[in-house]
Amino acid sequence: MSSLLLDALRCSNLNRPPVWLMRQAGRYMPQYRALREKYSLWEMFHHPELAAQVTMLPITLLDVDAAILFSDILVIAESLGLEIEFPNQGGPRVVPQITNKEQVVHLSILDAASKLSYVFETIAEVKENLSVPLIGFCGGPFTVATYFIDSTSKEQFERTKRWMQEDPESLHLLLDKITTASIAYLKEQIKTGVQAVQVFDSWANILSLEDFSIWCLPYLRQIVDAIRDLVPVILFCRDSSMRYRELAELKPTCISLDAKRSMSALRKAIPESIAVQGNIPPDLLKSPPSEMQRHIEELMHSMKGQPGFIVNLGHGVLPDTPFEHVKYFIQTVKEYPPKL
Ligand code: 1CP
Repeated sequence: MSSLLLDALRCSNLNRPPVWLMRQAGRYMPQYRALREKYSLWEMFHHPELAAQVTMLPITLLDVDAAILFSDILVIAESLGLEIEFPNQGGPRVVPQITNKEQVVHLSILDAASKLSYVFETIAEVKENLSVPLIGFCGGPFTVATYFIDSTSKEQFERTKRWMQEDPESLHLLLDKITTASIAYLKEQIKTGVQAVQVFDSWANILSLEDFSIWCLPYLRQIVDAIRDLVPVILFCRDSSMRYRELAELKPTCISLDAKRSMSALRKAIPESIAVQGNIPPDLLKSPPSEMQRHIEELMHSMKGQPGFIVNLGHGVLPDTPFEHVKYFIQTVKEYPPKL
């Protein structure tokens, strides 16, 4: 299958850069909000026909160049025999919370992917109607572990940090198990039809560079090594524009960059064989169209002729972004250079 996204991931795109958005199906969309009034998040993730419908919303309404599976990084908890809750207030919760070595030892990773059949049914359903590539995903093992351990007190990550100090061995065992389950899960997503995957290690930025290399990189490396020859692998973490050197050493297909440094400078610093994705500040989509246009033109001009460039945000679309602005953003990127 030839497509702008897959070509850009192979660093061989001679046409305009593809564009899609992290969290492209979400609360900023009136159609999404209407569904959320009828169904809980849990229901939306677990019912393939609903999840497939939400996955398709940005394709029909925005005409983006890729779809991303509507699911969550925490469904992996179910493959390890845990439950997930999405309370109306606060972030998602894993039940029971993981607090000790005993619990880690008892987490079963046998046949992990079979418990997530509803995700694979969603993928199969989406693929029937899709003319652009479908991106699958999982969380970075460290990020997933913070939700298992810290749950609602997550802002401070107190329990995770204490566990690192007090019993590093059993925390590594937890990360190993999450990694094994994630690889099985991604392989099954690929078997059912996803054409690229993104790994979201969103909370990697709470660690010092030294701790990042102990608690994140070895597990990301295992995932990249297991998947890279099957489909392209995109790596994302908060502050990726500060940690691109370490991420590049893992030789992923692509690095998704946040907005803290200029994309053209990052492009020069990252090996040419690795594609780059990003890095519009999510806030920009709340500003007036003229401001968006100026920023888009600057970015597109600075990246002109780059065969391995994908336009995206530095992080997900903010829930209070006006839908019309998102539409304008996508259209302006696709129509660059503007006609006089
Ligand atoms: O209606 C709502 O409240 C929706 C909120 C929501 C959505 C849209 C949650 C709860 N999950 C999702 C879907 C989701 N999650 C996708 C779908 C595909 C897309 O359109 O992009 C993806 C890729 C994720 C991944 C995810 N979930 C991440 C990594 C990406 C990131 O933004 O850093 C994280 C950290 C989560 C956990 C999570 N799930 C939901 C929320 C509100 C959160 C974050 C909570 C927190 O800040 O800790």
